[in-house]
Amino acid sequence: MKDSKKTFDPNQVQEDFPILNQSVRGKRLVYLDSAGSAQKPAQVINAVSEVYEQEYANVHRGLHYLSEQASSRYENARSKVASFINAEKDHEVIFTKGTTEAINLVANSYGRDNVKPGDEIVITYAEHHSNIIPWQLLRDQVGCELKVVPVNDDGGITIEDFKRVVTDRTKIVAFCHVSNVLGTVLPVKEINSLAHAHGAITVIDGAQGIVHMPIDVQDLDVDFYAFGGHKLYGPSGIGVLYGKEKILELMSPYQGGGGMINTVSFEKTTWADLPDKFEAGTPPIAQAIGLGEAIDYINSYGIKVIGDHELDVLNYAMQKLASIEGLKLIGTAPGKVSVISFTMDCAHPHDIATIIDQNGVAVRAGHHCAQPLMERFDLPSTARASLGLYNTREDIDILAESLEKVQEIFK
Ligand code: C6P
Repeated sequence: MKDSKKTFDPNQVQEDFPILNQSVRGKRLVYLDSAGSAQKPAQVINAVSEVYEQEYANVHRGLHYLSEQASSRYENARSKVASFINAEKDHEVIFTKGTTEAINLVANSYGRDNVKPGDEIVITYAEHHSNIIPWQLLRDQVGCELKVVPVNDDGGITIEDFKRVVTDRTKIVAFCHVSNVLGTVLPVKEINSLAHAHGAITVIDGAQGIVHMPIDVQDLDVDFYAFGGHKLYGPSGIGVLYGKEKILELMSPYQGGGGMINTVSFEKTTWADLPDKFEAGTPPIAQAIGLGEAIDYINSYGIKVIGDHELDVLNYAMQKLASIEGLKLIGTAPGKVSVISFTMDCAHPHDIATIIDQNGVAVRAGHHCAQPLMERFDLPSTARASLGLYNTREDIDILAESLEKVQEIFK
């Protein structure tokens, strides 16, 4: 069969992203904050503006031409997402406004219906606040216990660590696929089997996982997988909750409003079928269509090809940064991907980020919405360089040169 994929050339790829073709502070922009939010290819930007210019109306509500067009493109985007993650059915894809809302949906709907006093919810030390706080809120509402799987010194979390914490009282095991601070990849399939063996369901925070590797929710057999559009080269304001049909069917709605009902009377309301039951109100229409376009863009190269390229740049970066005097890498577990957190003896992470910004290099500094993890490593914050498909070894050379300058300044 003829391979219809485009050849992946990272230098060429940069041309696809209009924002990267500019100077910042007189220097070539080196964008190393894709874990915060990725940049958008022209294909996505054009698709979104085309929606507003030619095909915009509310979805599923009007019988007129524009509403039909918008509805069909919105549902087409759902199909693209479903096939990207190999969901069995399109209606197992619920559009949300981001990863955060997707996790809150599960905690509020599945959690309130199924978790009782004395039950346990298991998370890990490596979670983003989005995968901590919804479970804390649930714990405080229902009176269950929140248990935390520890992180090893290299940032790794193994199945053995989960085995020590998950019990027959565990109802939900919620964990990140990839840590946004450490880059650690968690063994999703094994954790999922363990959870199921104990009668628990799994909620995977895939915000940082979906971006770097192929996801097959049927093969992984996960119950829920959450991610957002904006780290996946799509718009912000759109996210996805994948859920197994048989679980979603039994869940109560998360929010009430237009679009999620079958019939309404003051005495009793009945719910619409999936996915509408979980999409109350006017959804993020152009954003969903933009996400579909971002998936087309990724598919044009192939997520595996993109992931392999990022891994090459990551390994180069880990070596290069490790050789800088006084620089400490946080998160060195085997098999990690795409996120490089570090500290330097000579400077605070905020100073590092501010100084290298003068060289056109954009990194994030702070606690990365993972305060318990920072505490685990006894750090107030780190600097973090994170990779996207457009980053090259040359970007890493510029990062390293800029960090050497930080040293010179503070020495
Ligand atoms: N992390 C970062 O710089 P939202 O904000 O809903 O799109 O995504 C939240 C979220 C959830 N889980 C993980 C693992 C994440 O990394 C994020 C977002 C960004 O690391 C912004 S704080």
